Formats: sequence, C-alpha cells, structure tokens
Amino acid sequence: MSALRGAVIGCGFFAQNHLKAWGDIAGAELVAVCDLDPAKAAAAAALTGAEAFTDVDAMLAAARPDFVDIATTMETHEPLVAKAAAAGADIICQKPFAPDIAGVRRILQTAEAAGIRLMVHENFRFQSPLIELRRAMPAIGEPFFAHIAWRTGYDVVAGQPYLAKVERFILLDLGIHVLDVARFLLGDVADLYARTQRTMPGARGEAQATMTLRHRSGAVCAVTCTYTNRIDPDPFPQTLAEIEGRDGTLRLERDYRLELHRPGSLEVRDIRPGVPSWADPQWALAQGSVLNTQQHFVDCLKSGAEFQTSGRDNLKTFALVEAAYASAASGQPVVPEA
Ligand code: NAD
Ligand code: 89V
Repeated sequence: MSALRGAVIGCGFFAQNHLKAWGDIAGAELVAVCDLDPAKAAAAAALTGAEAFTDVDAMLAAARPDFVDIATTMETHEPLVAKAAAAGADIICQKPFAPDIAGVRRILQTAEAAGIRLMVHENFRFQSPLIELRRAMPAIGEPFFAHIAWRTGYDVVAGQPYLAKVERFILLDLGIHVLDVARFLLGDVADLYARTQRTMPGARGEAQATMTLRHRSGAVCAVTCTYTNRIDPDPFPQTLAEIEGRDGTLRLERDYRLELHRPGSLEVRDIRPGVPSWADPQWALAQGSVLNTQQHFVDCLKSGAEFQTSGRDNLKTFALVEAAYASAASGQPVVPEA
C-alpha cells in the first residue's frame, strides 16, 4: 500500500514534535503544513519539505490529504475538524478535543456523520515506561490500589502562555492525560471525587488537583497533579505510579526505575525510553510518545483496526475531567457521564 498523504494544521510550540516525528513514521508522508502565521508555516515547510499554506480551505483544496493532524489549541478544533471531515480526510487531533464535553460530542457527531476516522493525540498512554508498567501488572495479581502522580514545578506557562488565562487549567491541560493513564492501567471509572487548588500566582485556573477514583473493577486510585511542586531534581515530564495488588506492588519511580515487590523479593529494572534522533533531552519521553502515537494512528488507518484513543474512547476520559470539575464545585463524588 502506498504512503498515506498527511497535512499538519497548526505549527506552533508542540507541533514541532509532530512535524519532526512525521519524518520517522512508516507508511505516511507529510505533503502540507498550515499555520495562520506565514513565518511558522514557512519554518515548518523548511523543516519537513512539505508545501506551506496559511489558509486551511486552500490547503485542503490543493493538497487533498488523506489525513490531517490538528495541532492548534482547543478552541479551534471544532471548526477545523468540520473542514477536514467535509474534505473527507481522516483526523488525528491534539488534546483536549474541546473546552467542554458538549464540544467533544459535537466533534464526534461531525466525524461520524462524515464517515471519517477520528483519533485524539493523547500521547501519555503511548509513553514506553507506562506501557512497560502495564505489561508488568499480571505479576502483582488483582490490583486494588494505585497512586498516579504528576508533580512538578516545571514552568509550563513559559512555553504555553495561554494556560495562565484559562479558567480550567491543570485538569483540562494535564489531568486529562493522567486520568487517561488511570483508565489505561485500571479500566473504566464508576465515580470520582476531586479537590482543586489555585496554587500558581498569576494563573486564573487551578494549578493543583487531587482526585480519588473508584474503578468499576473495585480498585481505588489516587490521581494527583500539580504544576507548583518546588522539588529538585524535578521529575518533569515523568508520570510516577504505584500499584498495589493481591500478590505484590509495582512502583514506577523517578529516572525510570521500575520496582516489583513481592513477598521476600524486590526486582528492579531500568525502563528508560528510547530517544528519537531529533529529541531534546528534557522532552525525550514526550517526544518518543508523540512518535508512538502518530505511528499507531497510521497503523490503524492502514489495518482498519480501532484506535486505542478513538474519539469515542476519549469521550470517557473527557467525562472524568468534567466529573472532576463538578466534584470540586459540589464537594461530592460524581459519576462520569460519557
Ligand atoms: P500554540 O499556540 O503554540 O500553537 C498553535 C498554532 O496553531 C499557532 O501557531 C497558531 O497560529 C496556529 N493556528 C491557530 N488557528 C489556526 C488555523 N485556523 N489554521 C492554521 N493554524 C492555526 O499552541 P501549543 O502550545 O502548541 O498547543 C497546541 C495543542 O497542543 C493544544 O491543544 C495543547 O493542549 C496541546 N499540547 C499537547 C501536549 C502533549 O503532551 N500532548 C503538550 C503541549 C501542548
Ligand atoms: O500536555 C500538555 O499539554 C503540556 C505538558 C506536557 C507540559 O503538560 O501542558
């Protein structure tokens, strides 16, 4: 089968990782890049060899891509999905799909009505240490408790200044990743309780969230996220985890140390991720996961297999974000409504 022809829409901060990763993806080639800012479009074209556009309609009409990769911020996803779907292109779209769950539902309806395939670029569950952690889980038997932690003081607003202005901050930007990891490791969620705190001076929304999830399996999981933990060395961008089961405990510690504790034994493995040739050392974990996410998208387009992070699947993760905001507002546990 010939290579699928793709186009990236939005060539800003995080799209630099998408653009570089597309060069390493088997089965796809980038034919167009598009940004409202001509300088960003031109730089992306110089990086990838694809044709530069500043207008999405013109790009879709001229390049006629098989798929588009939407890497703009969330407010623009709904109209861009509508345009790409009308042009018959399959879509991979950055998280969060939309500012709220009503927008996510409209995006899914648009894609389904057009008969195109839609996947969210939810890359955390494609991080190789988290894949290794899940592979190791049978060794601890039935899991009944977990703590999944994203706790960093990394200056997220320096790279993504728009985050200081949003009312929904860490839960929608980062909690969405970690809640998806909780689903990836422990399955769907029956109910959720959350507390949020505005801990970042100058940021409008919450920079810290602490949640308790009751999974349908009966397992209980604490999901904790902060952008304001003053700690050195800082674990950014690692997600740390502890999972306790009937037969043992797994701990994914800083610097990719995976511990398997069973009665009378401790096994330790270094599960450091492989690093793409173009990776920046600080972002290598995230950049490797971008590569894995985009390869999964192309592999599923070619094979017809369901995406792990299809639009429909991501609705369940988004419902956890909505439930967390509702719980923080009411002080009560909330049942997620996908
Ligand atoms: P950004 O503002 O740096 O880049 C967005 C770009 O899109 C800008 O260059 C803008 O000009 C362009 N754009 C906007 N509307 C457009 C349109 N109609 N046509 C063409 N171009 C258009 O934003 P960012 O920080 O790169 O974030 C983009 C997305 O990536 C967000 O949804 C964010 O949540 C996500 N993100 C994900 C991760 C991750 O790990 N998965 C990390 C960082 C950011
Ligand atoms: O996922 C995100 O959008 C980013 C980061 C990985 C830095 O948290 O904000």
